[in-house]
Amino acid sequence: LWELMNSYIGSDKRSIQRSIVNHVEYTLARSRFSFDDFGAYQASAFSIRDRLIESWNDTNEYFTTNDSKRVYYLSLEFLLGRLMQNALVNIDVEEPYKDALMDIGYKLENLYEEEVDPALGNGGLGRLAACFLDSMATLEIPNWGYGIRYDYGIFKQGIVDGYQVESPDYWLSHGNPWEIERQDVTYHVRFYGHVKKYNDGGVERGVWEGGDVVVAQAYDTPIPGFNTFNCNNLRLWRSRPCNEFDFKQFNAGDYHGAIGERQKAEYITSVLYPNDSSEGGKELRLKQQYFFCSATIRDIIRRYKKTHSTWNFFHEKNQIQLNDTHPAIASIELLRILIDEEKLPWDQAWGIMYKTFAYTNHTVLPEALEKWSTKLIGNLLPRHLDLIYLINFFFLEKVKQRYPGDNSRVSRMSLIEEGDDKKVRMAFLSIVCSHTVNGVAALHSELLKKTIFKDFDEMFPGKLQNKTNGVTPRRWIHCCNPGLSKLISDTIMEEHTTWLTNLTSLRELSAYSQDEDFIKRFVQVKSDNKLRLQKWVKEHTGIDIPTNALYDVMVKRIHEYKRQFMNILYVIHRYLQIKETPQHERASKFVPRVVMIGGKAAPGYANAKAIIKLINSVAQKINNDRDVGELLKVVFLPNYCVSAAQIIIPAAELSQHISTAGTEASGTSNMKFIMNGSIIIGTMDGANVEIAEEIGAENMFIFGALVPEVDTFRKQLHDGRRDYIGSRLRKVFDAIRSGTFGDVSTIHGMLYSIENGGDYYCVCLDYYPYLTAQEKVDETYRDYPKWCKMSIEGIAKSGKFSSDRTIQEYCMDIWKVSAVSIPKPT
Ligand code: 26W
Repeated sequence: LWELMNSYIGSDKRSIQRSIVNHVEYTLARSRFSFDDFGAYQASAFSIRDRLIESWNDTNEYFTTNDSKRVYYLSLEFLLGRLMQNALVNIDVEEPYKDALMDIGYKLENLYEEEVDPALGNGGLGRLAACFLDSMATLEIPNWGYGIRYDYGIFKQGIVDGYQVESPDYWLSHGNPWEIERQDVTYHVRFYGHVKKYNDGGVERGVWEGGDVVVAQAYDTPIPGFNTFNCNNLRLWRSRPCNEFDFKQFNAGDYHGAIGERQKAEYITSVLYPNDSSEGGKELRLKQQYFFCSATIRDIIRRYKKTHSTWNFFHEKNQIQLNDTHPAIASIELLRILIDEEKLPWDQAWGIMYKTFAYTNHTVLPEALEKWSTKLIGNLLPRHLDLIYLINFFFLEKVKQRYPGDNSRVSRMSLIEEGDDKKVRMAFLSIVCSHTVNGVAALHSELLKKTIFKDFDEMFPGKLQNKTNGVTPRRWIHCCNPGLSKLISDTIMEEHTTWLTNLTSLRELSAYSQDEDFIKRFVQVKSDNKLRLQKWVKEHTGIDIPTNALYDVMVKRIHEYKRQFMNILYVIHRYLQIKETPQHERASKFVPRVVMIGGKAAPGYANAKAIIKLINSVAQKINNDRDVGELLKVVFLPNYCVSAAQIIIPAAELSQHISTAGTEASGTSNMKFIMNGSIIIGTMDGANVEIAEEIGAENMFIFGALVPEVDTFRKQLHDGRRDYIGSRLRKVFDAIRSGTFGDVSTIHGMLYSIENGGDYYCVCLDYYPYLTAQEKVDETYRDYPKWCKMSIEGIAKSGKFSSDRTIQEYCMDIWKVSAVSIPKPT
């Protein structure tokens, strides 16, 4: 690989240095004799990008000449995280760059820290998209990701007086050396206006005119695969004003008004919506969705037409995956273009669309299922609403045919929810317009079939599949935990280049789970990582935490269903218990712990924000209680993001994944924690179930109600059951209310509701089993060799959760696409 890279840009020290210094001088226009770390970062990034562009060009050219079948991954979110280390590792030049930079006075690790963390996503769904891009490039699948180039990523979270405060993340203020602006790739996108319909030999077609037109401009980010020359692409769209449509206003003499209108166009791709579980029905959000889908579909069609003169092979050459329903309008856009512009007969257009699209569902929570008011769609996208009604008509005819007389089924399955404000059910629309639908973990996919998509599973057996999520071990082991990566390579005597693409070979580590030398090194790696996190915590919160304590971590978006609330209730319980125990007995009763909780709350989600405040208030009290000392520390980790995760996860010894059974579709950080030797305390929810299957339930701390028990409890609540709060939990509630932790009145509403039949997420039901599981944690940690054995078994059997495995399954079962390896460069 190395030698061959030489035939591109040289990978010897001099070539690397020359390329960096050239960029300092000619790209940054700074003095080549003095530049700071940030300058060095920028210049190095440009120099790495040069390398990526070479293979990126070769890759795309090769795919085109070979007319390769392509996969397009459409997502409103790509949570890439920092790109520099990932790029260096994937193209196998991290060491040469380290040396070359060291030689001219720069530490590569310091330069990594100079990069902004591009955070164009909310959480799991966006990060999954990023892991998938890495795996598709690595597996040499011809793939492009498509999304939006937001000016503002997910907000930055600050903590003031214990409350979350949001500030804008204008991540582009120092430029973005990784992207390539495509002045030559633009499309017009229309909004509003009206439709003229006409009859074309029996086919009704439409002409959509008027309204506003904005320009979509492409920005490309190369996505290098690991240990391959293939380099894929992520194309993000930015909205710009459209020049041709200004004359009316100019003629009206309203110059400033015209400028104002133009600026509105840029607003479309301005900001990522920070909600990860409820949809506000905002017009701007629908604009974003249609804007990027329209540009994307046109781009795909243009590419197809370069090498094809008929539509016959479109679905055989193109597969489009919808990351949840957010890009669902793309299928209607394809249909519209085929019917209104390409003048295809309905059946042919429908067939092409149907065979091209597939849809992934990421949640069963009703409040997170998108529904768009027909008024809103009809106004913004009049022709699309026509087509949706038409699809619904044909579809319901089929339902009636299949289930004669079953009217309630027809209304249940309708793509339109009736009511004063009629709504399009985007999930149903996506099912009907796709050839395959999938859930993201076995339990989740089964629930889909039994609950929200039951009728559809009955009518289209086999259409609903499972594709259990995964994560890329390149970023989530090798980059974030170099110590562990080296230990693994040394132990199983394989280069990291081998096991990182064949993660099941980690099984060999099992043989060492009780090997003294191995454990010694393993413990060393963990404590180095804990030290790194200790420094991070000090720097970001000012809090001093000990390293000789159990590091207990829960990081994810703050949500009632994820139950950070239950975690902090237990912390309070533990605190009260310590206080009740005489000093001299404490050491033998309690294992010292640092409880760390981090995550962002959606800005409009009051209960989630109240939970953050409670955590901070509890932390404040406990950390300043000298009587408790280092036995218990509580930290709210501010501004949890991908780059923070890369520090936090490798340092964790215990991690919490404690959602109410049946609510977390999969979870993906659970997989990252396992790969990094943290033990899971968790419920039988999402992918935890499969993790238990793989690594053995005895290597986890599993507790809590199963899905049927949750259903029963909810029914009981509904029927008036109120006896579910035991004395120990009552004490915790009382402590909160009595002001032990200062003014936390924002949480009182939630407390009241939970006590009065509103415990929808079963905090009280699972609380005592959770206490028992926590006791088991302490007991096990005291037997440290046993603890290590459990965490090593976890790593050894985590291979299934590589996103390479996930992508292979998508390729075989959904996309029917295979690898295309570009020839070695000459
Ligand atoms: C419409 C607003 C909105 C935005 C995002 C609704 C819902 C979402 C996503 C479904 C939220 C999300 O990130 N879901 C997570 O997806 C992960 C990847 O599949 C799963 O591992 C998580 O369990 C799921 O919560």
